[in-house]
Amino acid sequence: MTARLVSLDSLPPSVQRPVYARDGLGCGIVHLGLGAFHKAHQAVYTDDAIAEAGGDWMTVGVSLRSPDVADALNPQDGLYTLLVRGAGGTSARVIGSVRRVLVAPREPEAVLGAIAAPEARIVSLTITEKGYGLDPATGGLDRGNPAIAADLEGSAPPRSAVGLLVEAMRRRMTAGLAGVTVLCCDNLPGNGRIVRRLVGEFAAAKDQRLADWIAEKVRFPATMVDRITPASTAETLDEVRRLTGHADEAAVETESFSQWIIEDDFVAGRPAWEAGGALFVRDVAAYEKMKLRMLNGAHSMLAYAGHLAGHAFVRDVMGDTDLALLVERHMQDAARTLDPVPGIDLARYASELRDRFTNPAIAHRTYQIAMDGTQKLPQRLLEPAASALERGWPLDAYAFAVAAWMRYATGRDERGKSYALRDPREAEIAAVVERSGDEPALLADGLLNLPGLFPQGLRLSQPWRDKVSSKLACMLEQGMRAAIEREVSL
Ligand code: CS2
Repeated sequence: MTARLVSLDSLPPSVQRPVYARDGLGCGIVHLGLGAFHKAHQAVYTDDAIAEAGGDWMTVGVSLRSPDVADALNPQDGLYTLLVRGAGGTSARVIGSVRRVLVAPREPEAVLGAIAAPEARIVSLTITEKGYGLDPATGGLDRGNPAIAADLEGSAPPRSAVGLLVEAMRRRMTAGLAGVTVLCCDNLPGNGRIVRRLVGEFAAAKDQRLADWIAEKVRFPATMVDRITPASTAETLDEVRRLTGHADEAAVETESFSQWIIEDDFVAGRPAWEAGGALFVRDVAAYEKMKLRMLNGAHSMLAYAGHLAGHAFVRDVMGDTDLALLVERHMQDAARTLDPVPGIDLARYASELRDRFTNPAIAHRTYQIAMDGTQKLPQRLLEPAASALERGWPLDAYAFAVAAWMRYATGRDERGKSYALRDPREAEIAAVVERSGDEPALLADGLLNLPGLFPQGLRLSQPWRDKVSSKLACMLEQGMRAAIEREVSL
């Protein structure tokens, strides 16, 4: 039997590993949502930062739901292997910046204690778009969100991320401790501003003095994060075993590209993340918009259209000449809606994205990207569509992507096989699908009218509605392949 990864001893020399003594270092970071993306991204920058500049910047991770990550990582002393799959082959690296992982539902007091500990200086988050309790219609707190509603009620320990943060801040205030920096690393536009508002509204609903304390002592810099990280599979674990000689239940795989752009606004210091290549800027908005509209927008489009056209992986979509053309069109149209991005040539950015999507070593599932559509569409597709509409620019790329989402939302593929939508609004969507009885215009109307999802400009535009509904009709009546061909011939 292969021995489990429990220490850095006996790793083959080809495996890069932490070059610093982990034991004495304090935990300056608490990370909420310690999943594959954090392990392939921020944790690597922190590993580089500690290696280069030292500091008490180890991370205590928190899982907000499942114990799986904790149960895999804690017996390994927080160590895990990162497989980096680049053009030149695959390499393995052991990351040492995670100290341990707590499971919020199992040990909420330990989580609150970690955030309220004097040594905590940064609380970072990757909890996915739906984890915040954001009401897209107002940009504020969704008080109807079950976890938020329960936490505002306040009878038990908080279970939402925002509830945990606010309660931990209350404890810091009461103990006379300093504030922290809250660092949102999710794909939301103006992510720092969003979290500041949600935390502020939640705190004000509890105690205005606490809200004032947070406003004064806590910072919320925005960030743009980027690294394509497919879910780990049995194949990931097998390859790790081959390359390191160890069994590692916590291993993750990723591409070689990595980008992190951060507003340099930290209240109590930060790791030297530039050691790993992070870029510190005054304003990340332009970078964020570029990434959300070009990378993530194209991703969502190709996930819905690709899944229905029978492509399980992004790389297969890129091997489909027609779909690859639509990816190209999407990126070009999205680029047109952007202001200049400092230091970036958008045509070159698009061509790098194509290479990354095509990477044959990365098995990124279209089904993985397709989840949580209602949480992703606004910033990826609907905002650029609304801005194209205002300027009189072509709408086809967005209308096609949105129609593909609607087709996907029916929950069954072209062979009649059903799949789970995996969207927090799936009950509402299912009701619309049911009512529409497969009538494309009814389905399009029902989904366009979902409360708070589509911006008003789009909802009120007849040309937009007509385009979406005719593309959807083609997908439903003639199939995704015919719809793709029709689109390419436009
Ligand atoms: C993807 C992203 O799953 C998705 O929705 O579009 O996770 C994407 O892979 C990352 O943002 C890349 O940085």
